[in-house]
Amino acid sequence: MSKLLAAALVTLMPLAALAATSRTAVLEVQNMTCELCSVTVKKSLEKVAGVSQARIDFARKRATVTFDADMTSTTALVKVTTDAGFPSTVQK
Ligand SMILES: [Cu+2]
Repeated sequence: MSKLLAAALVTLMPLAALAATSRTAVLEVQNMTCELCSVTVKKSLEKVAGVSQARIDFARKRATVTFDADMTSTTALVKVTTDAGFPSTVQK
């Protein structure tokens, strides 16, 4: 590999990292009746590989999830909360 090519790769690497399909989805979560439920939902979401952050709005019954779309999907997020006892749907 030429030095020039190597230098170009090193330069482009951070751009590739930025382009890593970070997405945010909002889930409407059912069955959250107390603060402990929201902790359960948060933990179940954060266990999913590719999820970097899950924020729960207990009052609005919503979960805002930041994830890498190359590693997981909204379908997987919905499944994991549903499996934990809190069926959810993706808010459009
Ligand atoms: Cu609860």
